[in-house]
This record gives sequence, structure tokens and C-alpha cells, in this order.
Amino acid sequence: MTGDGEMRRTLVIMLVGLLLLYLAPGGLCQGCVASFSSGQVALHILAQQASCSDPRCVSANGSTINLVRLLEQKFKAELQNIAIHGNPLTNFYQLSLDVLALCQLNGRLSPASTSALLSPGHKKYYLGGQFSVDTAAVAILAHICLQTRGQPLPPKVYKKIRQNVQWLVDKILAEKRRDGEIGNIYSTGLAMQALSVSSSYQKPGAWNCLQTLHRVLDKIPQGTFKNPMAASQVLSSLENRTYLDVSRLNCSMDPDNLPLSTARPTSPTSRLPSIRVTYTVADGVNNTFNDSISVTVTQGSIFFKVMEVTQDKDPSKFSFTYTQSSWGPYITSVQGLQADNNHRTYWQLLSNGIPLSQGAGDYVVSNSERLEVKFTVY
Ligand code: B12
Repeated sequence: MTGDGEMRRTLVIMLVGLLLLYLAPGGLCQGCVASFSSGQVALHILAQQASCSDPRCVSANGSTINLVRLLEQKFKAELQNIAIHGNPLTNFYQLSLDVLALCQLNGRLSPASTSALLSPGHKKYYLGGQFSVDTAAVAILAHICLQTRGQPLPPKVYKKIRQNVQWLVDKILAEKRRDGEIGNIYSTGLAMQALSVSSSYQKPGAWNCLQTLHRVLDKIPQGTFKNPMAASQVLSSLENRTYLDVSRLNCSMDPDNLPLSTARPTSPTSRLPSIRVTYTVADGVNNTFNDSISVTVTQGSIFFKVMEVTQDKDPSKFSFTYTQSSWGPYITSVQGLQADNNHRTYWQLLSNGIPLSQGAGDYVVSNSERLEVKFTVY
């Protein structure tokens, strides 16, 4: 296969997952697109571009949508929200995705204000006191795009972009662990992309790419990337590609067939033993409640199952709501107490007091485990 063909195939696979997650069976519907967050529009644009469809001309219920124009509007709304409330409508991960997509598609974007927007800042790059490697990684890709898209930058802006990238690279490198992971295993793929396009900002030997690669490869057989979003975010770095390659495709090449695999039939499982776990729901912000229960579930059950079982047992204490997101079920309320982006509150998942690095739909619980969902400020 040609280099371009190969590159395209990788990008299509990595982004088509995202696309499929969002696309309604008959294509995009105009109402749905309008309700997308800015980052969702940005991901759509990258996915369309990676599959050689024009994001400026996407068919939706008989008419066409210009996703780049739409993203410009959504991005403007994010900036307005920051000006009024001090917070974006979403988060800085999505703002970085927005800049990345607008930059790649030559959308309207001021490099001067963008470099100020993505400059170092605690509220931007920290979630719950923890540096967000994922956010920093996408921000680096966005900055490198601005630097390399061929439009001359005023010296002051150029300098600001360099300073931002240097800070982000140093911060990411500080999150490198002995085993090669950067942040946690789910941020490692994005961090690899970012570090691979910013080598001129790193001292020689500052990052051992091969060690990180081996760490990721070792985790694949353990099912660590079974979640389609986790797979899509790690895949490009395994192929030595980055999201910046999306705009470097040669779409006049003959399209390669997409090797979409069909789901393997699962073999029937024999009766599994039961395990016992304790489950606590707590308001960690205003301390209005703290309720625990001990329940039995089948071995191999996910966190979400425990939540359902306890809800059935005692809905007054353990009722909850969730929304379906690209990563699976996202817990939005427990005992009627709603997470609220404007107040930076969310329902945090913990096991034996330690925050989980997977969601309720993926995390498999073990016998005697102390599970908790805790209302927390990030
Ligand atoms: C911002 C963010 C958050 C914010 C979301 C609110 C906000 N201000 O936007 C906060 C801090 C609240 C958060 C919470 C959690 N997060 Co988070 N989050 C992210 C981050 C950095 C960006 C998400 C985003 O905007 N994506 C772009 C938009 C376009 O996609 P989207 O699907 O529409 O985004 C929404 C959902 O992803 C949802 N969301 C955010 N995190 C998670 C986690 C899970 C498991 C689910 C189902 C949904 C979800 O919120 C997004 C905004 O509305 C990602 C990083 C990444 N690599 O993706 C991590 C990430 C998705 N989160 C992760 C985790 C583990 C969690 C928690 C489970 C942590 C915990 N121990 O409690 C909780 C979710 C618990 C719950 N209530 O169900 C992991 C998921 C890994 C995995 N294999 O499942 C990631 C990849 C970070 C990481 N490297 O570990 N998160």
C-alpha cells in the first residue's frame, strides 16, 4: 500500500469510531448537530476530513451543513461564556480540539487570541487538582498546527506560542511514570502524539518513546483499550501518526477498503460465582448525605451493575441518572443531586478511596471492594 493510502487508512480507522458514535443511521440530523458541544463538532470535522468527506458540505436531512462555520459559531460561544462567567461552556480539552480542527480546516481563528486562550493556567489544565495530560496533549497539537500551517505569525505571537508549548511539554514530561505511562494509560496515547510533534522542545533523552510504546502494547491483550474511545485515542500513536496528519492526506488517491471487522460472537458463559461489595454514595461537597450498602453481584460485574442493583434495593438512597456519552454511561446525579458544569461539580467514582481511571460502564468490580460515588468539585 502507498504511504498516503496507509496513512489514510489509519486515520480513517482512528476517527471513524468517533464518527460512528455520533452519526445517526441516516447521516447527521440538523437538530442533533445544533445541540453538539464545540468539541463534538471539532471531532466530527476531523473524522469527516480523515475519511475524505468535505466537512464544509455534510448532508443532513436533505440539506447541507457547513461544520466549519458551525464550529466557528460554537467556538465564539465558548469565548463569550469565558468572558461572562470565567469558564468555557465545556472545558479546555474541547477548546483545544476546536482550535486544532479550525486550524486544520483554515477556519476563522486569531492566533494571537488563541495563544492567550491556551496559555498556562490552573483552571484550564487541571481537573480536580490533577494536571490533565489529555488536555495538554491536545493543546500541544493545536499550537503546533498554528505554528506550521504556513501563515506568517507576528513575532510576539510566535514567541507566545513557543512559550505555551514549552510549558505544556515540560508539564507532560513531569507526568511521565517509571513504567512509561504518561499521566495514566488512557492519556498516554494522546501524550505520545503530542511529544512526537514537539521533539524540538525536549532535551535529548527526556522521553523514551519505545518504553512508552511497549507499555501500551503490553496493555492491549489485557483488554485495557476495549472501550472504542480508548482504542480510537491510542491507535494513531501506535501507527506513528497524529491528528495533525488529518490535513496532510491526499484524497485523490483511490480509497482503500475499510477493514471494519464484524463483532465476534461471544461464547455462552457458565454460571459465575457471586461476589460481595460495599457501595457508598456521598455528598462530598455539602456533606448532606453519606449512605452505604453491601450487595452481592455476579463475578465480572461492572460498577454500573452494582449501581443498578443498589438502586433496585433502596431507590430513596441509591437512585441515580446518567447520560450516554462517547465513553459510555456518565453519571449525572445520585439521590437527586445533579452534577453541574457551571459549579465544576461531578460524581467521582472511587474504589477503596482511590479515584478510578475507568467509567461505571467499563470498570469490573472485585470481591470485598469498597466502591463509592462521591459528589466532588473538579
Ligand atoms: C473534561 C473531562 C472530565 C470532566 C467532564 C466535565 C467537563 N467539565 O467537561 C470531569 C472532570 C467531570 C470528568 C469526570 C470523569 N472522568 Co473524565 N475526562 C475529561 C476529558 C479531559 C475531556 C472530555 C471531553 O470533553 N471530551 C471531548 C468531547 C467532545 O467528547 P464527549 O464524549 O462529548 O465528552 C463528554 C464525556 O466524555 C464526559 N466524560 C468525561 N469524562 C468521562 C469519563 C467517563 C468514563 C465517561 C463515561 C464520560 C466522561 O464529559 C465530557 C464533556 O461533557 C477526558 C480526556 C479524554 N482523553 O477524552 C477525560 C476522561 C474521558 N475521563 C476519564 C475518567 C476516568 C473520568 C471519571 C470516571 C473519573 C472518576 N474517577 O470519577 C469521571 C466520570 C465519572 C462519572 N460521573 O461517570 C478517563 C476515561 C478513561 C476510561 N477508560 O474510561 C479520561 C480519558 C481521562 C483519563 N486519561 O483517564 N472528566
